[in-house]
Amino acid sequence: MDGSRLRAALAGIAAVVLGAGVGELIAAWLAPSSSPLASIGAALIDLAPGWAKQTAIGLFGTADKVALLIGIAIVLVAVAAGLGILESRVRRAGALLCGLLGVAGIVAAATRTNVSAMAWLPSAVAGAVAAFTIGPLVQAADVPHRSSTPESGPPMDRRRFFAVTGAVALVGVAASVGGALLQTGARAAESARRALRLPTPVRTAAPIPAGADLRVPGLAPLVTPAADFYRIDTALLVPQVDPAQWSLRIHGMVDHEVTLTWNELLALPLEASWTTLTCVSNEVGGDLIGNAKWLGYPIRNLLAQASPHADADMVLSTSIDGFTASTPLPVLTDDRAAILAVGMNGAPLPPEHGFPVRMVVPGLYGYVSATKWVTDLEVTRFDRASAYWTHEGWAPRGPIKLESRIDVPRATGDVPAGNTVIAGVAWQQHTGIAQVEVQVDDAAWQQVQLAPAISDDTWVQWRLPWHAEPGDHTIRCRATNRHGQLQTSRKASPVPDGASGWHEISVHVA
Ligand SMILES: Nc1nc2c(c(=O)[nH]1)N[C@H]1C(S)=C(S)[C@@H](COP(=O)(O)O)O[C@H]1N2
Ligand SMILES: [Mo]
Repeated sequence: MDGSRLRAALAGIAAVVLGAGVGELIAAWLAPSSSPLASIGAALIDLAPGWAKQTAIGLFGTADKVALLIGIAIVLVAVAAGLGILESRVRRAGALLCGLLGVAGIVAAATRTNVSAMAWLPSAVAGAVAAFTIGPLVQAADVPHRSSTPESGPPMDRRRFFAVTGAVALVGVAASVGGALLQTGARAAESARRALRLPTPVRTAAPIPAGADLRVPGLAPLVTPAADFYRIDTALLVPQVDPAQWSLRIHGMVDHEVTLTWNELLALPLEASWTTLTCVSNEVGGDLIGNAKWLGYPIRNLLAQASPHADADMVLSTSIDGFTASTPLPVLTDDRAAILAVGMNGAPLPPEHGFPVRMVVPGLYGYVSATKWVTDLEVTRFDRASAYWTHEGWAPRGPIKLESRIDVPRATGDVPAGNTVIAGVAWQQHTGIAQVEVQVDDAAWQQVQLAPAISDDTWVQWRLPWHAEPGDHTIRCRATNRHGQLQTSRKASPVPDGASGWHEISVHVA
């Protein structure tokens, strides 16, 4: 690239970085969900075909959102460079396209769920700032315009050009950073969360039986700390919900509509319970599973107040960001601990796990039950309504499949020969695990030592002493549930209703 084109590209980048930065700063102050970058990203997530979302979850796991934001930023910088070059050839063309980028941001922000009335503003300002900056900067880039006239003045010298362009870009970056700082700072949701003291439960969770946590190094701990708990959702920015503004509406096929405020919820007799959550996207051997102690109020009691019609069979729960889940009505009215949760492992829900209120339902995959930032329960029918992932080809109902996983030894790295241990977890929430067996190479299946479970709603740990002989070995495991059913060996991928098959690892014993 020759020098003048490079400078024009840099001028374009600086103008767009300035515009985007100012837009992010205004959004942070106004409403984080109106961020131009995040709204475009969120629109892309919703527009993306199901397989693309699935690949993103598979590739990046919980980091898929960061990857998307970085991707958008990279594309934006490339586009901005192009706009600079364009502006240097056809005056005002780059500026015009900067304006169009702003319009794209406005459309993306305005089509989000729960948009604030001013959601258009950050993108509008971002587009305008970039549009008005790109012309003068490109001109200063010492690039002769086709339409340049003697009146446009002497070109700046190069050192000054680089200084001015660098300063403009720096202001843009500073504005973005300022916006990010503003967002994590003193915001209503965060300060409310920090000040929150959860009520003590009227019913405590089942005690953890002695020996339930085998404490084998490398084995997933029985209770997953919130910081290590897997996170799956479609929210690019974690919704910031001020509990004072939160309310839940129960409506649809009911005799009485019920609304519940935050203070009303906290005043109810809350119960603690252990439930292991699992994602339907979890591959055999995967780690999209975690176990926590939840504090909340049984949804069954609220539904009893609303009095569902006899022909209703589903509750469509909706999150503040528009995500929906379809849960069979009977699952929410039987005696299991299906709750509106406010606490996780003794603390308020972390923002990314649904603060202030989420659903937790033992026995169902998260996509049909575990709605975070929940604000609405509509009693309806499976033949009248369908939920977010059902539109993408996933099953409308999602009971958790019987599965088991080997955590130790790790499939990577060598295992020292001699006496060691094979250990893992097994789960089928709300059914429970009766036995786990392990097979090494072609030897007979052996019963493991099964640790006592906290309850049928949680996973259970297991271990098996193993005398590791040098060489290559294949280790596989399979569970039997408390109904006497053996885990199927049939391999299925997560779509449409969860993976199945035996977990198998290859290890090298040195
Ligand atoms: N609002 C909202 N809630 C949601 C989702 C979502 O995308 N948005 N994803 C669901 C899915 S697919 C799963 S597996 C669980 C994961 O809960 P966690 O992130 O707290 O582990 O949340 C569920 N609740
Ligand atoms: Mo999930």
